[in-house]
Amino acid sequence: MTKKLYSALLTSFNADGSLNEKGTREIVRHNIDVNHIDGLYVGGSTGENFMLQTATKKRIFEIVKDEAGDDCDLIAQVGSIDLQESKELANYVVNDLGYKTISAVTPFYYNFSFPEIKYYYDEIVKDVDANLIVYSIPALTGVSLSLDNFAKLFENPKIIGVKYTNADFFLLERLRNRFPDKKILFGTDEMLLPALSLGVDGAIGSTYNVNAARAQSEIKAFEAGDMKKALDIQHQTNDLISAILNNGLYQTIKLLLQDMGVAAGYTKEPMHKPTPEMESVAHDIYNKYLK
Ligand code: NAY
Repeated sequence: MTKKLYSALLTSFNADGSLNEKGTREIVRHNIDVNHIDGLYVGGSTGENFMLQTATKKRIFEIVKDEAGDDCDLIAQVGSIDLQESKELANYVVNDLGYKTISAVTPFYYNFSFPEIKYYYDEIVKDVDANLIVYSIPALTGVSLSLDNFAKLFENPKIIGVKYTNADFFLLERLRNRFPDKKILFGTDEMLLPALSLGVDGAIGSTYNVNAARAQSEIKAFEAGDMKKALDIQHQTNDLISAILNNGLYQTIKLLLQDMGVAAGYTKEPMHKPTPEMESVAHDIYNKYLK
């Protein structure tokens, strides 16, 4: 497989919202030992990062590095609308923990101008010896970058690519065509196959925590030119993803991991705890698609 598959790492929380370190380590191990994942995206949306305090973010980066070591590639998402926090986290993960690649979500909420967004990225990488992958997720941030915006960001040689969590395939094709040497990691798991056909370098997603084997088979089929098989796998995958989305995305992935023996814990408030009904649906999903 030349294309890389990354899990967007979940964080295990205790019922009171505190970090469950043991459970978080178990999720890391499951991804390495069972999923044979190429890498982990740490501190992203799936990690519930934007609801966490700085100290908790740091502790997660620390225990993930400690648990994973060099067993897989690690990308630390350090972006925040507090630029000082982003810089502090970038400095911490690179200089104290030895992460080689960082990522940062586009700054959100205040409708920042493009020059402000560019300033944010240049500042985050300025003082650290690491490469950065832009995290573009317009559906959650409301921030859409144009092709020319990407061109300006990519002028900085430390900005090596984008985690593209977007369904705009025209823009994706234009990016691939214009920047053959930049890394494009696709972040919408239910549309992996069309993204592969447009030449992405790999994928990062939440559902790979439980469904990596199918995604790896799909990538292998695609690389072998067996489009029928790749599409069949995407159909099965999307039956699974639809069921997960209908039952509550992160809660259900955590319940599925629990069925696999991984202490994935709870989501963080104000995300609600799973109801008995959600638990029962998750067991059915596990038995139907993942056993
Ligand atoms: C991350 O954690 O930052 C991501 O990788 C984002 C990608 C995921 N998007 C969200 C909003 O969770 O994997 C996707 C997504 O969960 C999946 O495609 C199901 O819709």
